[in-house]
Amino acid sequence: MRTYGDTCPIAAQAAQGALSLVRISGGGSLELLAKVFSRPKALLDAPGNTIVHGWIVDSAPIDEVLVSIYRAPHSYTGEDSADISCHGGIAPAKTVLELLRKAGLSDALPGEFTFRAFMNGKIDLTRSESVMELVSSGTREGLERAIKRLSGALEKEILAIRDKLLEAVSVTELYLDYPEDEIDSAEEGTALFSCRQAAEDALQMLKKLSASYRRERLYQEGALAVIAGRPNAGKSSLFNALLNEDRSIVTEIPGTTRDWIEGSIALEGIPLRLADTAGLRSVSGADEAESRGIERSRNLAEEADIILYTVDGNEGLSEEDKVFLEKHNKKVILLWNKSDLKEPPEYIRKNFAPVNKNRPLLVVLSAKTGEGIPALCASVTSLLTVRDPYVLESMCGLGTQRQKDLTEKAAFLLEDAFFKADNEQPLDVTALLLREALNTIGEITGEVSSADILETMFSRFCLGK
Ligand SMILES: Nc1nc2c(ncn2[C@@H]2O[C@H](COP(=O)(O)OP(=O)(O)OP(=O)(O)O)[C@@H](O)[C@H]2O)c(=O)[nH]1
Ligand SMILES: [Mg+2]
Repeated sequence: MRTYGDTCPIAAQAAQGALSLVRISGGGSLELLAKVFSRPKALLDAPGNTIVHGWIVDSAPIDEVLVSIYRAPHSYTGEDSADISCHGGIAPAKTVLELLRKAGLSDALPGEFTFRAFMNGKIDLTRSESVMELVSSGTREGLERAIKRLSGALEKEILAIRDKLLEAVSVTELYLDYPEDEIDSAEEGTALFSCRQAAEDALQMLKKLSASYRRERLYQEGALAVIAGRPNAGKSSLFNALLNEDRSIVTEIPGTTRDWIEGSIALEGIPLRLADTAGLRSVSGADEAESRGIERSRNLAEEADIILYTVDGNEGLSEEDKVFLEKHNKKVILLWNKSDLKEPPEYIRKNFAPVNKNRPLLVVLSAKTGEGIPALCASVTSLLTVRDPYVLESMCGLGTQRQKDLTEKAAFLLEDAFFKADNEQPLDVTALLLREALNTIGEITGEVSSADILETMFSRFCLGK
């Protein structure tokens, strides 16, 4: 069975639409392609970064194609490779692939092209991972953040941390190697002080990076916003207004929505899953279907990243509302709906004024007229992207859980090293921890890596990437 790390010529379909793309790579791959190409000499003589027109041929012509030629090392994988643009649909690419297989090319494994790019030093692991992030980005902001990582911004930040740690490791290891009687203790003190400084800097940088992950995930994966509130508050009307379509049934009868409905929107680049739920009221007044719906609403509110708690302005705030708000406080925005009928009284505005940091934000709106909806959108984004003092806007954040786990592991090792140093443990104990932290940082970019970790990582990629 083939594994990652083989260098044989490979092929895979990389795209399908009006045109299909079949990608090949590896030493000898162009020669194998030439065997099934109508103009083998033109193909083999073509310099890198040129396009050759011709036909894929078997006993009869199979498809008219354009072949983009790349010559090692100036290609995505760093090997000789080509992209074959075939006609779209299923049959052309499938038949071309079958012929290439017959000619001697092997089927590529998922992510194998990117794996080869990594192995050939074209990109580090953070950039490889960003390739998959790009593919799954749902909004332009998500895409731009992944592109930043693809262009190497995260790699640069990790390398800056590595350099700081390298400085610390080299000093500690130097003193470990020195015969004790040759050490000038004043000099050693100064050197170890600057080593500590460098390692402290590295720790601060690691903490900032680790804190950045939440925000980056938000733009990639989005958040769940649940619209909750008592029956008839106008939840479904708001859901429809935010989605800009007539999705959820609206009537004047309380208890209209039974099961929850989900829709997707994007708010300032954050993908948002929006859920309309059954109105919350004491289960004794509800039939079986409604009470099950109410239970689901409560469960969904627990899961939510943010709750848009809707109140019928005509009715005002009830005891039930107050209990709910108290319970979910931190992730709630209080929506005073039907403002076209009744504005909130002064005491409500005062109680929920933005200065009351431990109270939910108040937004006054009318799902009917649309007034206040832009303010709601702004409040949702500001609650979701609440500023973390550690995260700098200019920073390129972490893109994957793997990167986050390693960043936290390295930070933990450094903190442990400082603790041991402060508690008079010998230098060799601290040095070992610093070295381990350095290796952990190396794992983020792939400078330090093991075959099984790489295989697990790249096997999650799609075919042809
Ligand atoms: N005047 C006015 N009426 C509204 C507004 N929002 C909703 N309504 C009306 O209030 C009633 C209830 O609206 P829904 O959107 O069905 O309320 P709901 O919270 O989904 O109700 P349940 O599904 O029963 O829990 C309907 O008659 C709506 O037309 C608003 O902003 N202004
Ligand atoms: Mg409803």
